[in-house]
Amino acid sequence: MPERLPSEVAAALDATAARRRHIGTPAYYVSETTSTNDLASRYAERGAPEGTTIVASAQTAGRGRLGRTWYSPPGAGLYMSIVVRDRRAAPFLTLAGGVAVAEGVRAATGLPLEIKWPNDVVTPGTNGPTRRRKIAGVLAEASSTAEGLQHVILGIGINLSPSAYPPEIADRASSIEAELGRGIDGGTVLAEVLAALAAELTALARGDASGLLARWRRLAPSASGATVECETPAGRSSGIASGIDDDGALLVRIGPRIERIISGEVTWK
Ligand code: BT5
Repeated sequence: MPERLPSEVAAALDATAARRRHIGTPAYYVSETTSTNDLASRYAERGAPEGTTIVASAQTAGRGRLGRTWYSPPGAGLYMSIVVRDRRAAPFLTLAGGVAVAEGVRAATGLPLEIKWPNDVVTPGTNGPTRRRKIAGVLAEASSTAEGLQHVILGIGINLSPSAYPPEIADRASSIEAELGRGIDGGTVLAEVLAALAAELTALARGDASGLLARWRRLAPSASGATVECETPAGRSSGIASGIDDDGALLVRIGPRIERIISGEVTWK
């Protein structure tokens, strides 16, 4: 059962109501759930309109892509899922989520972040000793029937405050507060991310992805020039990331060829 929105979250949502349009209206809050994507999907199946947003303070079964776990300890992060129904926006939701997180976090806190294809939001930096650390992740899950796409649940997890991460991610994860060295208001982060997402969805609903692609490219310098390893029809190969095409696929130069990577595993060197 949804609970009352914490008052600072309600205030931040009110303050951004005009910019958010229908995104985050209604917003439901639960202190703990298995996965906000599951909860949002249940709401969507019962007819919840586009923009319906579920926010939790903790998840007991938060997930990433390919069956991976999203570590979601209580009170240390924002775990949210948004119902999207627009079919034109659907193919671009992972990119739109990444841009909305990077821009919303910057607007709310001043922290600059970068995007790592396809769905990681990370601290800026180079590899090696100042390796990029993951602050947020985006998971878009589509539901279709014989009549076509019904809805997409756009799940976003953002680390707000430091936490004892499991050893396998301890040196690869960070939080907004750890990077800034001060406290921040999670309600403002939520509201600004939703406002940035609303702007992207409005343009996508008009069939215009050009602004989103330009913003994504500017926020993802590693997508052009970094050495990567990826799965190709000929097996696993090493190449040079050469940007994304207008459908959001990663282009990788492997010797004389350009491979188009749509999904799957890319290892950044
Ligand atoms: C993602 O997957 O990055 C998408 C994460 C989406 C989480 C949100 S929270 C709200 C909604 N409800 C859900 O159940 N999910 C969404 P992927 O690219 O597969 O990355 C997963 C990997 O990130 C893991 O295997 C770890 O290596 C790392 N990881 C896990 N938890 C992390 C955390 N809290 N911070 C940084 N890295 C983490």
